[in-house]
Amino acid sequence: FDKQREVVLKKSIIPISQLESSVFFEREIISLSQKLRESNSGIIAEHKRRSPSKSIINNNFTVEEVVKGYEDAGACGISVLTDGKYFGGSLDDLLLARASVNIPLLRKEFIVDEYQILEAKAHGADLILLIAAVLTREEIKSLSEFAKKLGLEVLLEVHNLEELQKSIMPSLDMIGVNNRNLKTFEVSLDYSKQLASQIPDEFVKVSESGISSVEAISELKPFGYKGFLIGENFMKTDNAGEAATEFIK
Ligand code: IGP
Repeated sequence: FDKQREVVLKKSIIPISQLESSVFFEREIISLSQKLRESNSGIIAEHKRRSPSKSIINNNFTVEEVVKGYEDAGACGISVLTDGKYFGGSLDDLLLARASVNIPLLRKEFIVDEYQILEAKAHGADLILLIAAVLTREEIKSLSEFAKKLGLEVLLEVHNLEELQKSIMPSLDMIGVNNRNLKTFEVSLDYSKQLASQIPDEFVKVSESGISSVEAISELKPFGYKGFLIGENFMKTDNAGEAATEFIK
């Protein structure tokens, strides 16, 4: 964690004052949690060029094409990977996405420092991801409270009961269960099914990763899931937006 933070701070070349003067600091955020509560489909579609488990997924499209396609398909929100090392993303991707669509944008990143949350806001994000596997309860608390102060929403990601129990606090909006084990890359929807009843009702429940069919969503809905985060299944096709449409009609 400390090492990760060092890397972040080394890369933090834009002064904080400059981040805070971004036009996006005045923009009113669009609430993903509200959209998910009101939606029947609940799709959060992800822009993802590559991943550690699959290497290249898709490099043939511009960010604009992909995110516009998702918006036209009726996605509730879009997740934009900004991690460069493992996922081939960047903050520029987030900025381009913000310039292209009017639905909630998640900055998908391994967040370990407040600086990254300022970056998220300055590049047009509406919400951030916090990953319980790499943060202590105190870190989750201070980072989520910082995000809320900036008006951003918070999606907290867990993979097991221990991570969930240590993380529950009022400064979170949505709790996502990652169906993929980040160490082994093994995927199973059972993680979402098993943890659902332990997530308190005030948080919007999101199921993340490895969702590749409409049937999978029908299976998850009875467990109370309102959001479904899908990347690879859309990005691996030759038209991500069209692939998303199949999940939304
Ligand atoms: C999307 P998939 O299997 O549909 O491409 O998964 C998303 O859940 C996944 O990219 C993800 C992720 C993360 C990536 C979930 N949690 C944390 C990076 C970091």
